[in-house]
Amino acid sequence: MSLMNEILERVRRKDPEQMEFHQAVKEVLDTLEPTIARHPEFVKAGIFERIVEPDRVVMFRVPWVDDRGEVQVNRGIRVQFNNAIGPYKGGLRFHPSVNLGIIKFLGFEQIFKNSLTTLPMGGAKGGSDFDPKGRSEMEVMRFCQAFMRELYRHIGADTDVPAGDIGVGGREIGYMYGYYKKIRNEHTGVLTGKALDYGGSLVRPEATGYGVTYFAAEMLATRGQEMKDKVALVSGSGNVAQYTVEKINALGGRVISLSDSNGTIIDEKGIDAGKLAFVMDLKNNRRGRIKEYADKYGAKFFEGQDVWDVAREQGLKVDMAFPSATQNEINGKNAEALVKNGCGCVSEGANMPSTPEAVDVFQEYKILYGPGKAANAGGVATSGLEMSQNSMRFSWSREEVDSRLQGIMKSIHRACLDASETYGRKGDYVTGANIAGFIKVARSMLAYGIV
Ligand code: NDP
Ligand code: 2IT
Repeated sequence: MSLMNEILERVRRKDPEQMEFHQAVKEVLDTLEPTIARHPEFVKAGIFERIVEPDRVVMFRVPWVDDRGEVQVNRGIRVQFNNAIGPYKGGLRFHPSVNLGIIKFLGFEQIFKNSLTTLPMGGAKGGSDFDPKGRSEMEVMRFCQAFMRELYRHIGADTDVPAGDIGVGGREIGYMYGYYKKIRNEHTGVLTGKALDYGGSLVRPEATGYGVTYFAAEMLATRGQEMKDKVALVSGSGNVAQYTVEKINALGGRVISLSDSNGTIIDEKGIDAGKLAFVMDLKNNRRGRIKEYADKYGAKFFEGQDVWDVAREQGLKVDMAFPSATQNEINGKNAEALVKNGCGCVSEGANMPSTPEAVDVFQEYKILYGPGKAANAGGVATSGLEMSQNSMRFSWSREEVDSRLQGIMKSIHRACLDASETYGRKGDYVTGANIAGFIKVARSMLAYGIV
C-alpha cells in the first residue's frame, strides 16, 4: 500500500465516524502524492502522518438558561490543528449539525487555506451544536457568553484567533468579544469579524464573497473570458452568498438564485441591488426565510429543494456556479447536469461544497473549478488584515483593504496555477491549492524538528 493510503487507512480506523474529515484528508493526501518524490525529507520527518493529527482538541460543556428559565446544555469544540506558520486561526460554526468530524474537516482545510493567503496564520476551527434559529436575542447573548466562559482560556491574540462561520456573524462576535474583554480585562485582537467601532476591519464582512468572485474572474481570464453578461447560480443567502451577489453584479454578471435550509428561489430577471438590499435586511436584521423574496418579487420558490436539484430538474442554463451554503451540497448527478447545461466555472464560497463525485465531474470536463480553500480564502485573509491593523492600533481605508484583498486573491490564483504546472497537472486548481498550501507548512514543521 502506498504511504498516503496507509495514512488514510489509519485516519479512518482511528475515528471511523468522522466521514467529512476522511473526505478532506483523502482529497489532500491524493493530490500531495507527487510531493513525495521531490521532498523525501518530508517523508523521513513524518510530516504527512503528523499533519493529519490536530495539535489539540478542546471539547467543553456549554450550559445556559433559556427564556423559559430552563437549563440548556450544548457542546463546544475548538480544534487547534496546526500552528506551524502562525497563531491558530479559523471560524466558529453554530449549527445543530456540528460535531467533531465536521470541525476537524474544517480545521484541516483551514491549514492549507491560511497558508495560501500568504499571511502568517495557522489552522483551527470551532463551534457548537447550538441552533440560533428561533432563539431570542437574549438567548443568543447568553449562549455566546456561556461559550466564551470556557473558550477564553484557550485563545489569545498570539495563540488562537477565532472568527465567524455558519451561524456566527457580527452579532455573535460582538457578544463573544464583549464577554472576553470583560473577563480578561484586555482589549486585544483575539477575535476577527468585529464591528468597525471596536476594532473591526473595513471590508471584512464583504471579503469572502468578494474574494470568491475575484477568484472566479481570475480563472475566467485564463480562458480570455470575463464576468460581464454571464449568468450565475448562488446557493445559501448568508454572509458569503450576499456579498458574492453584490460583486458579481458589480462585474456585470447576473445572479438568478439564492436558498436557505427551507428552499430555493429562482429569479431569472436577476437579483439586482434593490433586491439584494431586501435580502440583507431579511436575513441580517429580520432573520426571516428566503421564501419571502419569492412572495415579494414574484419569483419562483422551490420548497425543501436546494439550488442544485432545482437547476437539474428545471434544466437551468447558467455559465457559473457559486455554492455558498454548506459541505457536500453538490453531488455528482447535479454536477453533471450543471456542466451539461453550460456551466464552465465553479468558484466555491462554502467549504467542501462539492462531493468527491462532483469534483471528478468538474475535472473530467475540464471546467474552471476553484476549490474552497483557494476560492474562499479572501475571508480569512481579510481577518489576517484585521489582526495586522489591531496590532498596529491603526485602521486602513476601504480602498486599502480591498486592494490588498484583490492582490491576495490574485496571488493565490497564481500560486495554484504555478504549483499545478510544476507538479504536472497544469490548470488543476485542486492539486495546485493543496500543494502550494502544504509546502510552506511542511517546511516550517521540518525546521522545528519533531515536536
Ligand atoms: P451564514 O450562516 O451567514 O449563511 C449560511 C447559509 O447557508 C444560510 O442561508 C443557511 O440557511 C444555508 N445553510 C447552512 N447550512 C445549511 C444546511 N445544512 N442545509 C441547507 N442550507 C444551509 O454562513 P456563511 O455565509 O458565513 O457561510 C456559508 C459557507 O461559507 C460555509 O460553508 C462556511 O464554512 C463558508 N465560509 C464562510 C466564510 C466567512 O467568512 N463567513 C469564509 C470562508 C468560507 P439557513 O439560514 O436556513 O440555515
Ligand atoms: O472558513 C473560513 O475561512 C472562515 N469561516 C473564516 C475564518 C476567519 O478566521 O476569518
